Amino acid sequence: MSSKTAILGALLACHAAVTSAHLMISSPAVWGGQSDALENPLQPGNENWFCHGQSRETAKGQVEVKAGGSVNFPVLCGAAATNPGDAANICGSDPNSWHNGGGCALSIAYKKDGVKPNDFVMFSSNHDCPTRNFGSVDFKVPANLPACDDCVCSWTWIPQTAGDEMYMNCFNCKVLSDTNGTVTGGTYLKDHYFSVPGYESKGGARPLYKDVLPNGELKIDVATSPTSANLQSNTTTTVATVATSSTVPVATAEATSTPVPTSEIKSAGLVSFSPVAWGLLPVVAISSLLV
Ligand SMILES: *[C@@H]1O[C@H](CO)[C@@H](O)[C@H](O)[C@H]1NC(C)=O
Ligand SMILES: *[C@@H]1O[C@H](CO)[C@@H](O)[C@H](O)[C@H]1NC(C)=O
Ligand SMILES: [Cu+2]
Repeated sequence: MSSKTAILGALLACHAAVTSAHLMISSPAVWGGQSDALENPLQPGNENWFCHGQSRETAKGQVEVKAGGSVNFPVLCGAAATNPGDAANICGSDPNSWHNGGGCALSIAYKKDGVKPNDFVMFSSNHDCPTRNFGSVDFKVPANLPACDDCVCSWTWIPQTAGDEMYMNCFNCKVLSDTNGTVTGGTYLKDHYFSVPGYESKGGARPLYKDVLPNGELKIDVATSPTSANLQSNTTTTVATVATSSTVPVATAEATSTPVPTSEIKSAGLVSFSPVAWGLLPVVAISSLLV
């Protein structure tokens, strides 16, 4: 047996014991579109690591995520990528691709561009995902998930039976919510990558979500934006202390003792007035509300 044959044999034996195909989510809003190329597990170091090596430009539209509601995704084999309605038939010929289920999760990064592995906070987990019939899976959404016009979400799956592998597809998402604010805590995806060098997975040798996360919506901590009424009463007193500053961005904080008009407060996002001494110049710190 040549060494090449030996390697091939080992690969086949390993793979045959597991599956001959894998799974993905199907939606035009997924980075990479409805393409069967998205079914492969993450392979750190390869081009498919992180959001499957895809970019937002390859996606069409957005998935609407309703806070307090739920979002559905067909989780199916690559061969059914463009035909999710027929996934039961198409993927049924390859039942091993299901990997005996496992668990899936959805995460969100509150930014549109330059998203990084550490940006994702998990907001929903489903312990019975994928389903045996390769159908749609329901993900519950926390009621306090902050609104976002243009965010990046991801679906991840750690299979019950497989090699050391996990799956990740990213998609464009929009959150419809009564909550405006910033996520300050929760369950971060960076702690739930599996078999990705540089990321320690918590929860044992195969950290299935059912063993480490509740089923359904996940708790997230949110710093809600101050209402304009609060800002108004605060700015009346604090703006006066920076009245002489010349470094203040004029558009967002006029050096004046009158309250900042509500419209300007909104456009400035979360405005915190801190009379920090920097030399003799007081400065106004402005942190942007939503990215
Ligand atoms: C959230 O922000 C949007 C846009 O700035 C605004 O229209 C809406 O009233 C805000 N909602 C709440 C509950 O503050
Ligand atoms: C702003 O006003 C609110 C409500 O009056 C108050 O709770 C809060 O402490 C104030 N913040 C600052 C920085 O003064
Ligand atoms: Cu697989």
